[in-house]
Amino acid sequence: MKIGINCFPTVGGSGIVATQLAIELAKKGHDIHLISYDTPFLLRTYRHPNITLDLVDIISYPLFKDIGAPYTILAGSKLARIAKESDLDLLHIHYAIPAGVSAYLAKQISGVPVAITAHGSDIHTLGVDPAYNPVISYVFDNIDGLSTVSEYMKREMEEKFSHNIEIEVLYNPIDVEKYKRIDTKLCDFRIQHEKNYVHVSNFRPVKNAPFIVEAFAEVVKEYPDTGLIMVGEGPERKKCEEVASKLGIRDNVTFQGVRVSITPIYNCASALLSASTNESFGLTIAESMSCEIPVIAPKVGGIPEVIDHEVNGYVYELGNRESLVKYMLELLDDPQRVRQMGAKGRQKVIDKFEAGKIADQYIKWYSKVLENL
Ligand code: GMT
Repeated sequence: MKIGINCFPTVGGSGIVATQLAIELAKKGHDIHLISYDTPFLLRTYRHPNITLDLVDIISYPLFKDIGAPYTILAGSKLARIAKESDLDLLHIHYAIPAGVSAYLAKQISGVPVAITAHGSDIHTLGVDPAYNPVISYVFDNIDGLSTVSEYMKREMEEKFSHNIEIEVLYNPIDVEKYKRIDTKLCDFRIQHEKNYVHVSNFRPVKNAPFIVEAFAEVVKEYPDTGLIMVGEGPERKKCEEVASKLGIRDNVTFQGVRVSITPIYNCASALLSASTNESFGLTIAESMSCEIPVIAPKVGGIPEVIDHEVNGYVYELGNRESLVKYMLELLDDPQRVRQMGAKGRQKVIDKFEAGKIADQYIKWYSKVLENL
């Protein structure tokens, strides 16, 4: 097939999912046009002959200084042009806003069928907002395929959006060769503590990262030589530093910024910690499990579809710091339990989220969309 995949070029989230899918489809011999406004993060260190990268032309004008270049129009033109010039079978949009609208316009111009995968805040945060909902609902009613990344998201979409097509649930693809257990001697030289926890995110408020620092401070009272490794960058990273200093644990917390390879860092940890107030799937959760590191995360969104409580990790009531601390201590005190849960977590990822299997599911979905035109 010849598929146009549009995505954000971001270091995490839907951009990673779209690019990982593009790589898997390319490996299976499909012809992929990856369309974005910058080189997607994974393609900065990997290329495949079956993947063509097309960048949206950002043409601005002084009149737009307060609203920015109208990306929806610019992306719509690019998608329509590529659809025609490359004779695409399908346009597949990741994250419904704003490119879902661009793809709808491209479909009117070029006739190319359009499928959208909704990822998270495009639905549960932005899409439900009356400022976005009327247009996004209309787009969902007038395209050819609609999918999302968890049963939780499907329920949200069915409750809050009108749509006249079946919503497919396709979990996110995880590269189990990239995310696996390695000898922790290859771990990052800056990690000084014997035992560590890790948190990986974009530090947006939805990740609730300062809450993790507060819980970690409780653990340090009992185990002073424990580390918390925080990976990523974003609006609340500085607040995490401030909370760590205020609680007297700044020396126990290292901030690694954005990292290309986080497998060595996952492997240094006794657990990955999440405190998200919402999470449609949680890529770092599945990546950590693939590295045989258990995860402690809140029982929100799609997380209970990824973590099986007390089997390959723990889910706790959102905001319950005592419960988070209890599970953190359990894993710190019991390396055997870490290994047992870790092994079960990797098996779950191999069974349910392995990238090649997920790509095959997407190919079946594309075929179904094209058959039902
Ligand atoms: O970062 C993105 O591209 C989207 C971001 C978001 O805020 O919606 O992440 C979402 O998509 C990821 C890939 O499907 C999921 O793993 C994340 O759980 C989801 N984030 C949220 O729902 C908050």
